[in-house]
Amino acid sequence: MKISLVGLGGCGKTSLYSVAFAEKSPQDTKALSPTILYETRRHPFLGLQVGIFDFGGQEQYRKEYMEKPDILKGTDILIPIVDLHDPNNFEQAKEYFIGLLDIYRKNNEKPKVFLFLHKFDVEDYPKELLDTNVKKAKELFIDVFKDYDFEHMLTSIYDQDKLAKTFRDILIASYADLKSHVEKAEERLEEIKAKIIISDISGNVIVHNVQGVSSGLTLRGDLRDFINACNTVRENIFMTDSASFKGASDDGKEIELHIFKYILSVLIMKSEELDMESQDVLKTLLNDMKLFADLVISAHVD
Ligand SMILES: Nc1nc2c(ncn2[C@@H]2O[C@H](COP(=O)(O)OP(=O)(O)OP(=O)(O)O)[C@@H](O)[C@H]2O)c(=O)[nH]1
Ligand SMILES: [Mg+2]
Repeated sequence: MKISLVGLGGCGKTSLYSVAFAEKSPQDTKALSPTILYETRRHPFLGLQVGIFDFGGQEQYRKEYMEKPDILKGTDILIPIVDLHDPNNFEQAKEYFIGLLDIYRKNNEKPKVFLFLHKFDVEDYPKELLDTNVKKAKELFIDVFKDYDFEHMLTSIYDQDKLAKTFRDILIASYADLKSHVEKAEERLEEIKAKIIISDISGNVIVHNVQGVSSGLTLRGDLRDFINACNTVRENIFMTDSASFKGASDDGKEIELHIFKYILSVLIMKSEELDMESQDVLKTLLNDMKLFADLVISAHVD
């Protein structure tokens, strides 16, 4: 799957990538330099290799790849990014996007489009202007993509949890039915009195009910290592596609890990016995996640 991030210089493409996928903090992005031409990175998600193409937005680079647009080919998901702190360049951004759509049309391609109205925050920016800019941007940009499978969203690297969810939803949108499973899991997590993290085997957090366990999409390193180790045992020693693991401390803390179909993991942490109600919901959740993993696998086979 190929995702292309496009937008004028300084609109925040490399920052979005860094915060959502590469464990950078929002503050770290202040030191980023402009991207030269384009950069590509791979990111595994639910067993799929996702290629993220970050297209430099400075004029000289835009000119270069627009004249030789082969590198734009094969985009499944196009993410045009608008800098809400820079309304004087809205028109220019619009022209750039129209130019890109022209190229896709000529190549007979129709990527899904997710427009990011980005920097939706008041970090170094006055609140009063932000609201005006959002309104203006909506009027100007939404129309551009009307012939496409299109959604728009307000984004900011300073709201990391929301940003991670935005990318998660974009990534699972390519699988039929997964979204409803994720939504159901989100509801169930609220009813269970234990800490639960559902992630893929590479450590992309899909759903959780614990604060501070992820940076963007990425699960905390120590828990990622634990999942990795268990996954190795599953593969090399159990030689099955699913397995469960359990650990307990003297003072009654417990950790439980379920791996489904070598792709999905459910991590449960508790400090006391669960009440009956929570146990029931948990059982249903685990069944549903097993189904979720089956769906992912069968989508890959297709
Ligand atoms: N306030 C705010 N600033 C942001 C946000 N995202 C990025 N920035 C800042 O915007 C500046 C430019 O970010 P980059 O990610 O380098 O921009 P870019 O789109 O990659 O620019 P080029 O590589 O030149 O195309 C940095 O100082 C970031 O800290 C955001 O959501 N809110
Ligand atoms: Mg960049």
